[in-house]
Amino acid sequence: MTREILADVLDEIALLLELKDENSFKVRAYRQGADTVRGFDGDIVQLAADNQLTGIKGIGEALRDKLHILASTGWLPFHQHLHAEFPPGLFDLFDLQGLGPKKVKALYASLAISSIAELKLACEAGTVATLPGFGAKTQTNILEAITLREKFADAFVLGAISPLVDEMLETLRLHPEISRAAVAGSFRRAKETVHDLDFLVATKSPALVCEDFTTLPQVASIMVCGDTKASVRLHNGLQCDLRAVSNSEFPFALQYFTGSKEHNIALRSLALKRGWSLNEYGFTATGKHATAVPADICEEPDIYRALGLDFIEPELRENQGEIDAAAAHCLPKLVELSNLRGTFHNHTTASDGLNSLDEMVAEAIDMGLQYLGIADHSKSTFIGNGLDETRLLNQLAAIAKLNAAHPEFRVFAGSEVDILRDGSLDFDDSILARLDYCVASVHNIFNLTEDEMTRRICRAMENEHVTMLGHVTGRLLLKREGYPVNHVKIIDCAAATRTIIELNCSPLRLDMDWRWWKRARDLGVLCSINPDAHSIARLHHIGLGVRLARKGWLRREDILNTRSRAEVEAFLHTPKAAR
Ligand code: DGT
Ligand code: CA
Ligand code: CA
Ligand code: ZN
Repeated sequence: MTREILADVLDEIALLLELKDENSFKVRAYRQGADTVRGFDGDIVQLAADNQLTGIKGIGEALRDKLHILASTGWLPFHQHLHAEFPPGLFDLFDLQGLGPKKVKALYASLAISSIAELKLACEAGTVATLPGFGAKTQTNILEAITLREKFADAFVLGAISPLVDEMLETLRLHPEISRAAVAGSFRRAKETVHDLDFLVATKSPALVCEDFTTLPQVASIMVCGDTKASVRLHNGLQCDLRAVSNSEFPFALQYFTGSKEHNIALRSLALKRGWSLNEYGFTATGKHATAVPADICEEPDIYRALGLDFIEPELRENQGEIDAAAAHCLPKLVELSNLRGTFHNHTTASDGLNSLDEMVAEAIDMGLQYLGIADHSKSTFIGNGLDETRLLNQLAAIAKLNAAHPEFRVFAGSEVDILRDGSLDFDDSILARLDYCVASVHNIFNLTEDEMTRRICRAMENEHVTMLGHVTGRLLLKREGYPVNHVKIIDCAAATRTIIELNCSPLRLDMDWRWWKRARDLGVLCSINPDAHSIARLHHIGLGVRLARKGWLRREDILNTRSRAEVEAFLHTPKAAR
């Protein structure tokens, strides 16, 4: 049982009640309960299991009892019964971007639509557009969302499956017959989305281990269970392959199944030049120029060394120049999580965050950070409860007070200021000048051309007070394509105006995309690894951000928030042009 599961169940109950037309007060109570659980400062799972959730704002008696049942037994009959009242396919509709409970309910009640397939047919027939509150535009949007979902039907976002992978690896490592366990494939390379997981174990009893793998609690169904490999599908739909190899094969299998395929092909041709063939089991002498194969390969780096290469970190293995760099001994020393000293772009309850300023700061201190940048929404983002000038200045005062009381930690006062349609900003320069820093982001009017959008963003970066650019494309992985932008021009403009580009490490964003960072770095553009955290739990996404920064070839010196508090203070005091 985890905090996320508790919160998700409450959110789902709210949805179900909404579908049933229950009164909105009740619906809101569950939704607020979910937020409270997510933002709670303490071990909410344990407290719920012990039935100790009394006197917590946002959790009334009814919710308290339900959370207790859920946390102590692992399931909640009330929720199960509600769920059983609707066809299961109906819940898939909520995955479509732009479809909320009201629309789903209308589709179900008026057109008896209870699956994505039925919805698609109805859209194609034009009936959805005729429903009150829908129209042709909504119908087109729904069809687009369905197409996107079909395209990504078997993909998962990296950040969402990481906890699951850790759990499974931990269990495998406890197995008495397993000496080494790892996860390879796109997950190990930190691809932003993955199709399946590739587990690898070293063992003397492969058949037994394969069988035990299929009985892990996360497994929903078994696809293959052989003597050396198994494939299963997990409850969340993710496919997992397991390969069981001997201890001496392990480094070769790990290298091979980490990929990428393109990286492996390039590596194999390097081996062939030396007269060796390389596959998932080892080196073998081959061809008429065959020479003795390298002995004593115990770990993955030994394979690279045998080929005259420095070790290539998994994140770099995309055949994007890493092999040449390894041969020339000029691979970058990649940033590590322990290098981070603080982090920017975080929200509080002042806008749409779930935790107060004090709670966010306490968590950052707990994480061992030296500073935290707050950047709540500005007034134009009204759905995000954006701050107007007065509320922003009040927050500024609160932060100043906090800083005075805690000299050992520094809160940087900022704003995530909206970039308006024409590239001007949601606050006047006179207001922005009073902040420590400012993140400028696009949050609306996505339907501009690439040229217009690029000019809009570049104009914002030209502002002296814009410290960094937020989520460059606004994409939501597997849900929404980003708005069109010209990355080359934006990176050039960032370099010219000394504007930082953020690596937004919210799991659905990971924006700017890793494919652009090396270019930005080479032009001297600084990166800031920003969690865009809307709760204390989400501050921890900086770990995910570091993995994507590594994938983009970034080093410690390329990232603002690896700098000490004093260095950052000096940096922010320096006029932008001189940074
Ligand atoms: P995905 O699609 O997210 O699962 O991506 P990967 O990279 O995990 O791909 P997957 O699971 O099909 O295969 C895992 C690795 O195995 C892949 O990265 C490289 C290696 N591999 C698979 N097929 C081939 C192949 O035909 N040739 C070579 N050289 N390597 C392969
Ligand atoms: Ca895979
Ligand atoms: Ca696979
Ligand atoms: Zn934003």
